[in-house]
Amino acid sequence: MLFSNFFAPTSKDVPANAEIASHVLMLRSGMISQTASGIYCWLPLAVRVMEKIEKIICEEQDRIGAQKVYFTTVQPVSLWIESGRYDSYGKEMLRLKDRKDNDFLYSPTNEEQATDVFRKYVKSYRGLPVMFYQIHWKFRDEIRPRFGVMRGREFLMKDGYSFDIDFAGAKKTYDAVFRSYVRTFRRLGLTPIPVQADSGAMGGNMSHEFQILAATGESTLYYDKKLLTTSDDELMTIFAATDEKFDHKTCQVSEKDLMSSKGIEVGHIFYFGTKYSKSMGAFVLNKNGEKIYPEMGSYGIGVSRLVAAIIESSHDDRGIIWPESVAPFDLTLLNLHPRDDRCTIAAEKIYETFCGHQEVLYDNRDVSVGEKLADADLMGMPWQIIIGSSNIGDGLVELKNRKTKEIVKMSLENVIGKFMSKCYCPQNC
Ligand code: P5A
Repeated sequence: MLFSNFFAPTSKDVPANAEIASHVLMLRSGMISQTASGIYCWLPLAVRVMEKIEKIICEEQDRIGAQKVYFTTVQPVSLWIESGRYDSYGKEMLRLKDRKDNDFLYSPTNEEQATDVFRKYVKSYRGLPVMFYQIHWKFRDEIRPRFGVMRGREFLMKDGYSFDIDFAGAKKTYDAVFRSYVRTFRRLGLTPIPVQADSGAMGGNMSHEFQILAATGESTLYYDKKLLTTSDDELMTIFAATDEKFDHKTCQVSEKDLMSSKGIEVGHIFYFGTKYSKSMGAFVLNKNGEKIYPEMGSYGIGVSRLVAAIIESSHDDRGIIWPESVAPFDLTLLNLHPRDDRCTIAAEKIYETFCGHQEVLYDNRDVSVGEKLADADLMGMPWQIIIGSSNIGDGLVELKNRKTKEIVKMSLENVIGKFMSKCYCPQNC
C-alpha cells in the first residue's frame, strides 16, 4: 500500500476529549472518526487490525466446532417478550418501529434469536451438541459511553451460543470455549486473567470474565500471581476476583502471591442452563421420545474493544506498538528522500519484492523526514525499513524494531533476505 494513497488522517495534536492512551492514539493515527457519543466510523488502519483479530477468533472457533452465522442486527420484539427480557433489559435497548408501526430493537445480544433458529430446525437429540457464533455489530445505549471504542454504544462483538443435551455436555462445551478464549487472547499478544463473574443480564449460574491487565482498566482485580505463568488447564482453578466479590478475610492466597491491578474486560462467557430453551419452547426429543430442553451457554468477545485494549497494553510515548499477529501491516517502508533517485530505486525494489509476501505500507510521500519518522512510530508497525541519502550511497538501509527501538544498518540484499526467508508455515518455525 502506498502511503500517498492510504486514507490515514494522522495528527500531531492530542485530542481534547480523549482521556486514555488508546483513545488518543486511535484518533491521532486516523483509525476512528467519531459520529456521535459512543458511535465511531472505523477507518482503513483500524479495519485492517479488526480483520486480523477476527481471523484469529474464527480460526479458534473453528477448532472447537463452532459454526459461523450472521444473526440480524434488527430483531422483532416478540422474541424478547417470549424470553421475558423485553422489559427487564431496560434503557440500554435501542427500540425501533418500522413503517407499519411494528416494534423492533437493535440487537444488544442474540440469545433469543439463536434459540429461535435452533428451535425451528433441531427437533432430535441427534442434532446436539451445536454451537453458532457470529461477529456482528451490537448497540447498547450505555449510560456513560467513554474512552472511545472501549465503552461504545455501537460495538463489534463475537457472540457464540451453544446447545447441549445435558449439564455434563454443557460443562464440556463451556470448558472448551474457556480454553479456546485463552488461546485466542494469547495469540493476540495478550495475557488473559479469567475471573469468576456474575451473569447479570444474561442469567444463569456459571460465568467467567476474561480481563487483561492495564492501568486504565475499569475493573479492579485481585489474583494469585501464578495466573501469569500457569498452564492453560490450571487457569480455571487459580484464584482471581473483581473488587466487588473480593473479601480479604476469606481469601486463601498468601499475601506475597496476591496481586492487585486494574483490568479491561475483553471477554465474558456464561452457562445459563435451560433459561431460554424453556421460556421459548425450544425442545428436542431424546432417545426415548421424551421432551428435553437443551442446556445453553453464550460466549462473548469485545472485538472492537480489543483493538483499544491491545493498544492500552502495548504503546509508548511515541505511539502504538502492534503485536505482529494483529499489525495492520508487517512493516513500514520509509523513503526519507524520495527526490533522491538512489533512495527511490532501493525503496521500490523492496516494495516490489515484498509484494505478495509481506504487507508493506510504503511511505512514498513528499513530506519532511520528521513527519515520516513520527507517523511510522505513531502507527506502530512492528518493523520499519528506513532508506535515506546518507546510507544508501554505501548500499545500506536501517532496520528498526518498533518495540525494542533497536536500529541496525544492513545491506539492501540482507534486509530483503531477512523478510523473504520468514517462514509462514502453520508451525511458525
Ligand atoms: C455473551 C455473548 C454478552 O453479551 N451475550 C452474547 C453475552 N456478554 S457481555 O459481557 O455483555 O458482552 C461481551 C463482551 O462485549 C464487550 N462489550 C463492549 N465493548 C465495547 N463497548 C461496549 N459498550 C461493550 N459492552 C460489552 C466486552 O468485551 C464484553 O466482555
